[in-house]
Amino acid sequence: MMRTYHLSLGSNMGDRASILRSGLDRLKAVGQVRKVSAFYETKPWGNPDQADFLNAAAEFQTDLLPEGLLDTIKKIEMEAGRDLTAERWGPRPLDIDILLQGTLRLSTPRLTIPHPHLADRDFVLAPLSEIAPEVEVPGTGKTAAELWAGRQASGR
Ligand code: PH2
Ligand code: MG
Ligand code: MG
Repeated sequence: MMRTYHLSLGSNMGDRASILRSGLDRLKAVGQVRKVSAFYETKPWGNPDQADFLNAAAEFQTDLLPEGLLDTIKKIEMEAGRDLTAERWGPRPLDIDILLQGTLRLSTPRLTIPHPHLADRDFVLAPLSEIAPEVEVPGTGKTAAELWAGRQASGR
């Protein structure tokens, strides 16, 4: 069964745009990349003492279940040179996060969908609402565009 996922991609090491593009290319081996947002230059969130990020969002269709897609993503991140022992929220050549899978709500030790921090991160909401303004974020009763508009209005 085809599933539609919304993904967040980020990079703040090396040739960030090339790394994001090759990550998207590698995903094509296991499904179809339907939409890709612009690449957004963003200030680091969480740990401010690191380089700016390039962030994007993508719509991706695949037969893979969430845990299977996560395994593929971890391999792609490793190929891009990701050091999995590195500090949380620290610099990374490639991070791909699963944001949404339709109306699915999932919580396992490895994976939480929707992504738990989706609604409070501008670097996720701006690209997501560009490619999928009408997508509803399960548990919020709001669309991506509504969440993004709400954050801009609140001045965060
Ligand atoms: N990812 C993080 C931590 N901080 N900041 C920005 N701007 N973009 C990111 O992708 C990002 C971050 C952990 O995954
Ligand atoms: Mg991640
Ligand atoms: Mg992340």
